[in-house]
Amino acid sequence: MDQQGVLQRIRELVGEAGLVTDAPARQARLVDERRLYHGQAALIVRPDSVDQIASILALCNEHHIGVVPQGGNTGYCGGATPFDAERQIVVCLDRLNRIREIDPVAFTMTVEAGLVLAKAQAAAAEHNLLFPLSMGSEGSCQIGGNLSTNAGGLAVLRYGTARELALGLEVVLPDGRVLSELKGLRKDNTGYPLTQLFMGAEGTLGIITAAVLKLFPAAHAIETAWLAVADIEAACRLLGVARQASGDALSSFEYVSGASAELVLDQVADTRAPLQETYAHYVLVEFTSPDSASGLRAGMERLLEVGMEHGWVLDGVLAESGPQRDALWRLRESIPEAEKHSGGAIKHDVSVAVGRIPEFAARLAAELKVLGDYRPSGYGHIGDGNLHYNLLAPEGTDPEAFKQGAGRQLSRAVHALAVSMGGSFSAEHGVGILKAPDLVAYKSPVALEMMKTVKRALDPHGIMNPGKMVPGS
Ligand code: FAD
Ligand code: 2HG
Ligand code: ZN
Repeated sequence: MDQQGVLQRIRELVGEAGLVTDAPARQARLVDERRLYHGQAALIVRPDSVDQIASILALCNEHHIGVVPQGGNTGYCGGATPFDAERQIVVCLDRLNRIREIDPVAFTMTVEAGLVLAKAQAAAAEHNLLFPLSMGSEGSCQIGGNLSTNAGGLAVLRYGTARELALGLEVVLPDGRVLSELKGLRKDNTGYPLTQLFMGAEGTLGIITAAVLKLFPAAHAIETAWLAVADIEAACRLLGVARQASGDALSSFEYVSGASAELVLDQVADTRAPLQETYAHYVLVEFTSPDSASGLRAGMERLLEVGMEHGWVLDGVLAESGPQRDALWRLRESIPEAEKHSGGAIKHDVSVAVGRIPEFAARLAAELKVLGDYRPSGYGHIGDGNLHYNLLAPEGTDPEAFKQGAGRQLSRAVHALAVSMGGSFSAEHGVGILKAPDLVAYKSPVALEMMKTVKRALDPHGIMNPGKMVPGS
């Protein structure tokens, strides 16, 4: 069969309903969320069963056609964008979106990879259960994309990253075989933890089609505070106190710089400052518990008291209702949108040990000042040691020119400093195509060689997401 024959065979497999042909729909899938990449593909398909995906991969493997898996296309590193109009196809997962089972005894749910994250959360909530993965893109991103990027988000501190929330996977391998590990066992020591390989693999080893996810009791007590803190050091000191004062019920501890808060208030409708004064540093703290009489309010008040005594907390407000809580979260979650409205940013998702965050922030500001001009938007999951120190074009300058030019040098310095301090150049958003050069620069030769060995073993023809993450793929 020639290449046109293979493509025709794939069209027949998925049928009319499984083809994306109209120009706007194709465009939406060929351009990434940040509009950094404008891709091309021979075909974009939306299969609706594991069997269809298995047949597509078997055909592509035999005829060496590249396959780019795509979930909600909200990824930040161009991982879901195809780059070959003749030899790559996009496989969208959105039609594999069923909830196969919710087991309230085992506290698990088995879902297909194309299920949108917010729908997974809502389905759990209907059973008085919680699926705790949460992030600003939850209305669009999919479980398969979350697992493939090992997404983090707003409650990692308490519940871990996506990988820690999966008990099993179903994966179509590049040759079309299906690895089915959906028993949902919490204990199973029978050999290599194979499914772990696919979480964080960004579609380079196979297509995740389903997962067993961990659930938790739904939260019936929630205390949320927006606190102005003296500096980043004060924020870090407060973190330890928050964990103790909450009785280890701390689920989020997010840092927001004054600059990022201002950007949201300027750029995003229906947002307002929670405090009368403006400050240079804030934290959003949340305690949650399934027990409505768990005394979280007293814990939050203790946190404030201790924080104020030490001069770490300068001011603050506690949410008194659901809408007030939502308004505080909106300030934090709208920062990416505000950056977008301001022309976009050079984004970073670096991590260092939590205790070294103040040193990292101070050294970074000093280094970047010498290298060039920019507007900072610093925020992030400080409780996980993960900062988004994003850089916007200086006021009155062209954002595109900044992102293509001067900003890049600054970005290299951000990654280099994080790595030199024992941290990571990518704690959350992954590698994709954007950070593939960083992987080569910073991963040890042994780790790189092992990655290539795994890739060769599972995907000898290199059909899965070519050019992404793994060097030389
Ligand atoms: P896509 O973008 O479609 O794909 C991402 C990668 O996974 C690609 O390499 C793709 O090939 C691969 N892939 C997708 N589905 C599959 C599958 N079924 N099998 C195999 N490979 C697959 N990320 C965070 O970690 N934390 C955050 O807090 C966060 N907040 C965000 C807020 C906003 C406003 C936005 C726009 C993005 C945010 N992100 C965040 C980034 C992004 O939403 C996550 O990386 C998310 O997990 C991507 O899911 P997706 O379904 O959109 O995947
Ligand atoms: C967040 O924490 C996301 O809000 C997005 O990871 C970060 O847009 C960003 O830089
Ligand atoms: Zn983040």
